Amino acid sequence: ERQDVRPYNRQRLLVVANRLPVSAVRRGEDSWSLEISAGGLVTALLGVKEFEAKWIGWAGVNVPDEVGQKALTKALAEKRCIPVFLDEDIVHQYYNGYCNNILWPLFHYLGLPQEDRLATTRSFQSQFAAYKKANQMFADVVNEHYEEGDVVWCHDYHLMFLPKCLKEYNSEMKVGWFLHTPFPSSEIHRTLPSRTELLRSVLAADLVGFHTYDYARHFVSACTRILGLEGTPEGVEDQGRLTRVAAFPIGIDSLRFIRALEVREVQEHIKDLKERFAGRKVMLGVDRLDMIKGIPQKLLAFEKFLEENPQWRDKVVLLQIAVPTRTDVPEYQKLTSQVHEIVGRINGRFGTLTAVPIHHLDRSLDFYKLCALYAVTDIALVTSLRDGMNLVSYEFVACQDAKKGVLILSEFAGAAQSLGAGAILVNPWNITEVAASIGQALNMSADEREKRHRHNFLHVTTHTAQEWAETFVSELNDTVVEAQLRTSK
Ligand code: ADQ
Repeated sequence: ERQDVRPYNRQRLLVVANRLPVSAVRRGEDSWSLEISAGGLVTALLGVKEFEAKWIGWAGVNVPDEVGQKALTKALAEKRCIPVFLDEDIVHQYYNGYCNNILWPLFHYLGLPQEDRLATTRSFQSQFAAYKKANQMFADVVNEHYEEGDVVWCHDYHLMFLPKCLKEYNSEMKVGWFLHTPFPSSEIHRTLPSRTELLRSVLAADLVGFHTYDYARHFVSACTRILGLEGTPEGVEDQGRLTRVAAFPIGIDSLRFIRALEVREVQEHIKDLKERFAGRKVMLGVDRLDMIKGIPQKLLAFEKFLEENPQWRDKVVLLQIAVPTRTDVPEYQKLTSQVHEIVGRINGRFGTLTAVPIHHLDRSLDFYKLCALYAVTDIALVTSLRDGMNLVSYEFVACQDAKKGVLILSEFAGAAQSLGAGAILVNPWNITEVAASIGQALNMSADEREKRHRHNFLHVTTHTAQEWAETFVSELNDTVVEAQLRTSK
């Protein structure tokens, strides 16, 4: 019980994200089992000792009955989580519809949905209405739990409407908003029918953060061009009120990966993998199965490499681990069959009775197995068509201090800005270039690999997730103090 007594100097941080960092499974009318999912955000915030974090978000399950809701709320409270209950229709329209079918592709330069344009245009209004309604429901829960002095940190494209709702409740609330995806060029954002409302709402926050300077710049341009506001080096100004806009590149909990490599179970996995792929160079892809990750493009580049380099055919293997996501969206189902078809073709063309060039898994791997795979890899292939940051590239680097493998990295991932000097940067749309980079990586001298790895390893171990979270929250505190000073002058 003592845990709830808060030392006076620890500030409360309310982290609001679409999904809570737990998966909830119903065991009975009033019983739930919960599992914390150790995503990057969770470990980042666990590391921030000077704040006491509480999570607010959707638990990912529909709980229509009051008994179930009460029981889940109670179970979640022990994990410092507070649920927002969304019904099935809202989830369909807000989450599958507006978030995943409109904002996600648009922010990754895939444009607004092209197929059945009229139907999309018709459903657009109702999806946007559901989006606003869902954001308002998040705001209600935040408001109910808010205490004076708390910092409220809103996450991602699901909650662009939240800063405005929160400030309407309480203009004194310290509100920050961080986007995990790219923010596209203002010319792309302009095509969004709700462009103005969303920008205005985000601007209600005190601090707006992006992974890279480019995304921040695109956001400021959108505000100047679409809203006619003034962009300043600090952010965006509207009638004397400044919204601070800046880049806060995320990182990983690198020590968690480095330490895992010492664990016996991981070392056993490493030994097994080394035996299994003895005599072959291991190439690795780890992605959510999403169109932005450029998985078909990666496979085509690998096929071209095998075509042009018969001497390598039985000496390399590509392990592609692809976790299925958003499986009820038709676009994602199409992508799955497309990937399976390409893998089948390549294995048919270049496989032998005893070995195939690609091992493709449609599933997620547990943490220890993932670390072992990263450690035995010679070449990691990250070919995202667009990616806010891409943490897989960071995780690979963290696990490579023994091997010093090569990272082939898309120039369209935010990570290209931080790991660019150590990686081989490629345009994932250019199959010829990616195929050539595989050859370059396989033939790279040990000295050069070492030099490139040092650069990236230093970056990944210094710019960690904890540092990211600390920097964002302290910048948010400073921004609010500066604004108070400015208005009191
Ligand atoms: P994601 O698009 O999910 O995140 P990424 O940053 O690569 O992309 O993070 C994926 C995470 O899932 C990694 O921690 C990885 O280990 C894990 N993962 C992926 N495939 C897996 C598999 N098959 N098995 C087990 N684990 C797997 C979004 C943005 C990114 C941004 C992050 C953080 O799209 O650009 O970097 O948020 O801001």
